[in-house]
Amino acid sequence: MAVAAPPTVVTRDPALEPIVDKVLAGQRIDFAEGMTLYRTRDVPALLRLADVVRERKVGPKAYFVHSLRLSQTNVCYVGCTFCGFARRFGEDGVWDYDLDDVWAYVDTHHHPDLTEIHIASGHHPKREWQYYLDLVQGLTSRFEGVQVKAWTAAEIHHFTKITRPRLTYREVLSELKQAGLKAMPGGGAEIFAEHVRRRIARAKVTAEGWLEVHRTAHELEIPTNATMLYGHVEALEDRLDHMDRIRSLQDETHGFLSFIPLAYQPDNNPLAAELESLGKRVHTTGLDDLRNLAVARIYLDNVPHIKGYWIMITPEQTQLSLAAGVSDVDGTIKDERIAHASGAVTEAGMTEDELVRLIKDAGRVPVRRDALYAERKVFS
Ligand code: V47
Repeated sequence: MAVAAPPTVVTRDPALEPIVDKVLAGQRIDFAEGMTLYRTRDVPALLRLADVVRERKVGPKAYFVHSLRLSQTNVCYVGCTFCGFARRFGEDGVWDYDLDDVWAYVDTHHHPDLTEIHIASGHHPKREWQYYLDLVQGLTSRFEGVQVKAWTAAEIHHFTKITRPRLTYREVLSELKQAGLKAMPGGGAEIFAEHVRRRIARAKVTAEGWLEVHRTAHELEIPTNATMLYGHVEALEDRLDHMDRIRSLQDETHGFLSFIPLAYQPDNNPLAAELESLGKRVHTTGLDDLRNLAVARIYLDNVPHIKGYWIMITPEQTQLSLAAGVSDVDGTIKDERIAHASGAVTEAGMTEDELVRLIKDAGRVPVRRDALYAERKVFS
């Protein structure tokens, strides 16, 4: 029987050659090598290398989930400059759902295959802690088979501030888990580097706080994701530093399921206005999106999935990203509001048929999964 030849990656960049050898030998690359990946002009070789790594890790499968986005409120006083979603009380476009509004919202968007409710919202200054527990418990009991994947680490941090006496991260997460929480989304990470975070998310949970929330979640066996907001005022070193901190935590806990780069949406937010005044308000380019995903796939050698988030980089670009290290395209989503508040040009949701076609046409096998990556249906 013929033995399949090992994959090759041919590069015209001499700086890339030793890294290719190392990665193909299954070895971890260091920070300087990660920067070489970011800086290489041989982007086709970089993408091919990421594709080989992806193939070794997950084979031909590409995953998606029937997910509903829920933001129970957009009331928020944190003032992140990249955000077009937050509103103050009394402003146009503000919403603030009571529990009955939440049930009605999910009823409206319910679908027989709905698997995941993904919740991210504002830091509401007045809602009481019990409301959040009732929300998770109510969704879990009312919508059978639906897994609640809720609140970013930034919101978990906020919850510790509204409780009296003040609960710890562990106590907040334990109570949410008891109420039915199954997983946590990766939002609120932005960029960890202090000089950037101070500029775009000054009053938000610190980088150390974000990582500590996720460490605690993992210790409590709550799997989580991690995101990175890129394409604004950060440098490439800041992106790699961000991934490096996630890789280190994952070495300790193994609790991250996926990493999701979030392409900055430059409309209707204060950062966009600031960049506009400097003549620098730009959307990420297709090349940067793919390069960034490929670097993530290679550098984050201990994270199972890299997600191409079609809401922010378009379905077309997401399809291409399946050849650049991506193994997950998120899902149906239905009613995305955070990116769209900042000008995302995509639809607010996609159908299963559309996602299956997108994946199949890229030569991959679509797999419908649940929030924890258990396979529900393979479209072979
Ligand atoms: O926390 C806000 C970011 C996040 C903008 O875990 C922006 O599976 C770009 O976390 N441009 C919410 N990004 C989205 C999120 C997410 C998305 C997909 C999958 C998962 C997951 C999580 O969006 C926020 C913030 O980091 N964000 N404003 C903007 N203008």
